Amino acid sequence: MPQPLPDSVQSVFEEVIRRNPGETEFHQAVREVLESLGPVIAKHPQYTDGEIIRRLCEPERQIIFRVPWTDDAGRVQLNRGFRVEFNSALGPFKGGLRFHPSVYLGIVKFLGFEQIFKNSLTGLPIGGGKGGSDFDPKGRSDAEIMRFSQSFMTELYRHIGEYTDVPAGDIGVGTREIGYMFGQYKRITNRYESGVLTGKGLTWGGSRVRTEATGYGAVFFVDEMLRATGDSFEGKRVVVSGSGNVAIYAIEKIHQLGGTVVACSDSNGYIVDEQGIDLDLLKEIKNGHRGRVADYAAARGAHVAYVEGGSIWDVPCDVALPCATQNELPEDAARALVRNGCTIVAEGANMPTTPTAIRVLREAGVRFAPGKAANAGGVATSALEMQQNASRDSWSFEHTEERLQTIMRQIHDRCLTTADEYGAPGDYVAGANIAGFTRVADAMLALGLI
Ligand code: NDP
Ligand code: 2IT
Repeated sequence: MPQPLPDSVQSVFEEVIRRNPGETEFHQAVREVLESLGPVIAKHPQYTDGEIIRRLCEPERQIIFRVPWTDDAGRVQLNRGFRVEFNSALGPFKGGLRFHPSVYLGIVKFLGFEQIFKNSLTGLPIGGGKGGSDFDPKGRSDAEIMRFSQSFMTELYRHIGEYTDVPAGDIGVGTREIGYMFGQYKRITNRYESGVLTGKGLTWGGSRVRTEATGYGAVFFVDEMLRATGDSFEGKRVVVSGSGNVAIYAIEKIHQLGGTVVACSDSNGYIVDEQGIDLDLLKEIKNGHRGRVADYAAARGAHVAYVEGGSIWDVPCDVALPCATQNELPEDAARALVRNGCTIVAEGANMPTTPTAIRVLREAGVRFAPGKAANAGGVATSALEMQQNASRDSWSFEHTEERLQTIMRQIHDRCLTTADEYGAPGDYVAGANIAGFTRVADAMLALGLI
């Protein structure tokens, strides 16, 4: 049974379901925010007067387009492209592009909706948006990835711009794909407009630390949670799901801070390495030749277990970081984590924990950090990339990492202060939702009915 919604937003939620049929992930993301808003509306009735919440749930613009391309055998392939420009009250639409076969409008809208509040929480001038395609990059050659990315940008270019909408990466989109899309944008527009995309390579306008930022940021956030109770990562046993961009750099920072990551995964299975994940080997397998975690087990030797299928959350740990995809941590996984003594769950991925799983964790006293706070370091560093592009500057690794760490500390403190203020001490979900909401809602009120 889901938590009851405050009366004041019940009709908004019903309208979201009616107007967006079948988009279950979007419904889930909206509900999760609305559940937190009761105390805010009670205190500030102006948010209902302006229909701010209803307007927030309706994207400013939704773009759906055809993406034709030819594969290496010369056959015509067809995919669908999306960009949902959700809210630009605080700045240009900002958010990643996801290339994965599961992408449809409901996924893009859930991600775009989350992005509004996440970006607001960073305190930086960025609105919320998200995009992507149902294109499956797995097994595709470099030439196919390039042709697809170019065709995708051939339509997308007319909708984006450094002051309008600034996409970046997400699942299936990294520096390689951003490069092909940036190249095509540059060719079509005849502009070297660095600030139109983030996550670029370092020699063509990218920022140091952007690659590492989401994983590092999530770990900085957990570090703050630990510090808040006089604790640290030293000696902690950690499980990180996924083995992509976010997971790899989360593992790196945890090891730097004295924790040990004993398990990670991909969509086929998970590995357990009691000596701690050998990150050089994992990076070589994933980044070097886009391999699988099963290859890691084969390369590292008999002490590493590879479990095909199964749940990585069965592996006992002190801290769990879901860093793969939405709804990857369901109720039974939460129960297993509780049973095995886990004390902190922080979302590196977007909405990886199901609503019932969150309830199980909270009822058991597990401290839970939602993605819109814990994984905001990626988009925050994208905003720092935009800042460097605008000033034609390039900052050092140390300076940029320090900025990221400060931002994560501020987000952490903002969550706790806001939770206190609204009568939910220690509740990172309420704190993140309310702090994210009030900043964007105030800007919407100031900008009038648009
Ligand atoms: P990557 O494509 O680099 O890696 C994704 C990882 O998750 C892979 O290990 C992949 O395994 C696994 N995965 C993806 N889909 C599924 C699935 N359906 N079931 C099981 N495993 C799956 O993506 P990122 O690391 O960039 O993104 C991971 C998460 O973090 C996403 O939720 C994303 O939205 C979120 N995020 C990313 C940010 C960024 O800056 N990149 C910023 C903030 C959040 P496989 O290879 O088998 O598909
Ligand atoms: O979910 C996210 O915050 C991202 N994929 C990063 C977005 C960005 O614009 O850097």
